[in-house]
Amino acid sequence: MPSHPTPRHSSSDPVRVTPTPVVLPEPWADSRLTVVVPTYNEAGNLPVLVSRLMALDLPWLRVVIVDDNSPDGTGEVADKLSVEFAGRVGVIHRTRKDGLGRAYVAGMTRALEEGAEYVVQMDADLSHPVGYVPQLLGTLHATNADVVIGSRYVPGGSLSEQWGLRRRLLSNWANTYVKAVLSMPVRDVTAGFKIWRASALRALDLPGIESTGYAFQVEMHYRAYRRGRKLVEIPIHFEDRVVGQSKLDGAVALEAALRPLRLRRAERARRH
Ligand SMILES: Nc1nc2c(ncn2[C@@H]2O[C@H](COP(=O)(O)OP(=O)(O)O)[C@@H](O)[C@H]2O)c(=O)[nH]1
Ligand SMILES: [Mg+2]
Repeated sequence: MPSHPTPRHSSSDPVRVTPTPVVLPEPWADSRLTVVVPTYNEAGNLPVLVSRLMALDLPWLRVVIVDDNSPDGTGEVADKLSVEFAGRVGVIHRTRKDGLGRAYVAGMTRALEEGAEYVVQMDADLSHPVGYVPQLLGTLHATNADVVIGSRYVPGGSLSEQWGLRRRLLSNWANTYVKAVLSMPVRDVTAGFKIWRASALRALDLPGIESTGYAFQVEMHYRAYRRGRKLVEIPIHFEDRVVGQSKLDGAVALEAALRPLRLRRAERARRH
């Protein structure tokens, strides 16, 4: 009788696909890479994320955490991590919740000031599997892209089974809507897991970014595309967040709905 492997998950467990990190050839593995992580109430997730990042075979990888005075104490957790991984983990403390977009602008600006050649954006909630980071970096080098996007909507990409119908429809609708308004050749326009070449980030004029919330992701893709930058997508499996709640609220959704129209208008005005 052939023996059957024991299933690793019971049907009630969420299936987690954490890819084994690819091993990069040496000059690529030695890239000066900074991962920027915005946090608001992520105390349960942040230590797991940071220790997984530190375990990657990327000796120059640094982390910049941008915390908005989270009531659950994420800021103190971040400070402890910056002591534990001294020289590799830095923290920016902001006084109040001021949106994902502004947090990223602050973190990316710090990363560039500190000499990063490549900047990764990712959520703290473990929805973006750390195992893809070397693959994003390798793809950037191999394709000479300016930004490589971890995409849920290219062949091979997928979404956590845990995502309910409402979130799937919202994400799908947002993607279709943004693409209709801005006609960008990007499949996952709202993606938040990606790597940028520092020179491309500098050329995007970070202080001029207008989006405060999630529309930030769309604005960044659009700016890169309009400036003739090379965007590449690779498939990822997107996990559901492990602990805590999503910060997607009505105000953020409204900005995400209106911002593409404003971006299009501004771009047309720039051209005339
Ligand atoms: N610093 C900061 N981080 C934020 C803010 N809003 C969301 N985040 C973080 O941005 C990431 C994405 O937010 P999340 O709630 O996971 O969004 P979702 O993945 O769309 O549900 C997470 O790491 C959040 O903690 C904010 O206003 N300030
Ligand atoms: Mg998330």
